[in-house]
Amino acid sequence: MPTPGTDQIDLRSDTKTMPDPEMRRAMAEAEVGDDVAGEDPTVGRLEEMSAERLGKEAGLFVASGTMGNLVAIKTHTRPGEEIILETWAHIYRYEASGLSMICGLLPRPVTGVQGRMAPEDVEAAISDGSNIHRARTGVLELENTHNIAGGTVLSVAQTRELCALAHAHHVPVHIDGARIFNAAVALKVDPADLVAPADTVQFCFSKSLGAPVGSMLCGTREFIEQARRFRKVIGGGMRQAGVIAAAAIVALQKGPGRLHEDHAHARQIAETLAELPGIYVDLTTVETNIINLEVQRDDVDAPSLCLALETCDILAVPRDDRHIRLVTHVQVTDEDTDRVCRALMEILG
Ligand code: TLP
Repeated sequence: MPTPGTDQIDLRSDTKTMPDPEMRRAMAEAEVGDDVAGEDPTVGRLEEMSAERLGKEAGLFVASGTMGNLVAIKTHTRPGEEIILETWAHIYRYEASGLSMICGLLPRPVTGVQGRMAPEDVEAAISDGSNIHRARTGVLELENTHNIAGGTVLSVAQTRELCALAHAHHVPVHIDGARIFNAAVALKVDPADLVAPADTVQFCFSKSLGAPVGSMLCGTREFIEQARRFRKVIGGGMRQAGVIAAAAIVALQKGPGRLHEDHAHARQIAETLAELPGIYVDLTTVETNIINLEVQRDDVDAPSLCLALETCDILAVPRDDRHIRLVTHVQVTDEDTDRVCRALMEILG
């Protein structure tokens, strides 16, 4: 389904999708109540469905991925502790410093390869607080898929290994699984197996699953009850939120089953790009719906390439002068993908 009413193809992000008619209908007909008092049946249903899907005891519906991560990290830690995360983790780079401003944490970044931290580097970063000069590690955060690395996935085995070593040091693990269903589809595994080793996971309805709003935090029942209190503190207690949860239910039911299409589209675009002169794409990172490309030419840079694409009704944003991220999603069809490839060949060939 193209962006309604236009021929525009929006590759800026999978957050740009519009609710489809089924979502809008579900929203209009949703049974609602006051969710702060636990009285919204649609939110309750979404939380139960999500927890079951991810093999966790309970779920907490939150406004955004940022809120899900923040509530999780705040619940896991105490001010003055450290959080171990990958150098390019979304929570570290793009969540407006909530970690420090609100949780009072010291980030301890570990540089990964394609977004994957080596277990020995994570272990070396863990501090039990016995050294008076060092803060104690409060939580280990993993991101799957890793956005900035290009949608790369962390396998079940890699997740298990990192979680096992964190747990051996009594450190809990939170997964920023904004696109966890993409990871599960790419790896052909059950998402529950992918997150089983971790204590908590946050995933987004409003990215590749195609809903307009919302994310879910899943964990033990006890953890979720504590997180619910903190969600209230930061103003995340929503009232008749069933109106948005209804669209998320449709997204959870229909979204995961079609993600392989987005991955195939991303692959097709990446392979086209890789053949073009002066364009670099590391095809080994194109595992899901994100393509990172580097412009290595004198006649064109990333901003001018985005402008040229815009004249073809294709939207993309430069990350800097040389790099562009392209993201495929439910509103990018087979025909759209062909059109993107043809436009790229015309502009750059
Ligand atoms: N990612 C967005 C924004 O950076 C603009 C995008 O377009 O990719 N974790 C990950 C891995 C994310 O990619 C994002 C958003 C978030 C968390 C935050 O989610 P929201 O935007 O719902 O707060």
